[in-house]
Amino acid sequence: MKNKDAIVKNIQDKGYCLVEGFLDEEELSKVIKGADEYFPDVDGLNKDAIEKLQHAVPFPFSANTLNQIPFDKNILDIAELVLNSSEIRLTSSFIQAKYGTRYAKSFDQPLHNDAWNASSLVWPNLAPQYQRLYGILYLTDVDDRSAPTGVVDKAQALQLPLLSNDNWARYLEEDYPELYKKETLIQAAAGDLLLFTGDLIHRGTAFRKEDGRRVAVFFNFHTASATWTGMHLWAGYPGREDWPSFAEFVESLS
Ligand SMILES: O=C(O)CCC(=O)C(=O)O
Repeated sequence: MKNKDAIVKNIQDKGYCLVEGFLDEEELSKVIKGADEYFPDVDGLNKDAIEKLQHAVPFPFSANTLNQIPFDKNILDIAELVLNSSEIRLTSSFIQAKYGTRYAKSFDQPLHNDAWNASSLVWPNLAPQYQRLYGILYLTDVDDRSAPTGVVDKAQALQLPLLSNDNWARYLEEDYPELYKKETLIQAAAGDLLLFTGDLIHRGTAFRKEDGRRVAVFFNFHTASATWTGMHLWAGYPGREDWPSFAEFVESLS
């Protein structure tokens, strides 16, 4: 594994780092065997069977090779350094798959940050101990047509507000065309690990090939001092249509 200090520096400078070869071939084959139980390869599956597999499966998993991933010593060391705390908590972890267009639809997300979306219902504090560290461990090869994660830079470096004018933490292509030109699609080999903080502008993209799948293990950490954020991924932004007066509610609290 690449030098941990270099990984931490990349995350601090750019908001993310791709750790190549995080799992070696032997580890990868054990982990993928565990993930296959939830998201099997397309061979022998029909469209209906794959449609039923669209939902993410939350931690804990049946195979301990999978459960072990977020507790990897190297990952925890990096989390301690990035979040500047030795009191690291696993917020959540899940496995998710995207399948070929022959079987299922997948979508391009808009570029967004997770400092709001997943991490906080109130204005996110970007001090290291209140950030979250996110990980996506790819278990299958990812090229530019098999749902690469798109990344740009930290919101501050791009001088972007964490909350856009319409109360969302997303940046639509029609409003921010230049941002999309700066996007890098992360092409990764099975076993590579993407680490990033909540202030990274990024997105999931669609699986554009007819066949195949992208399987990945997701996890994220917060610190014990971020008591309000524990054990939950918020499923939305202040601007969500079905939370019409939520922003007013938060503003009314002391
Ligand atoms: O699936 C990915 O590559 C990234 C997903 C993502 O950004 C999200 O769900 O917020």
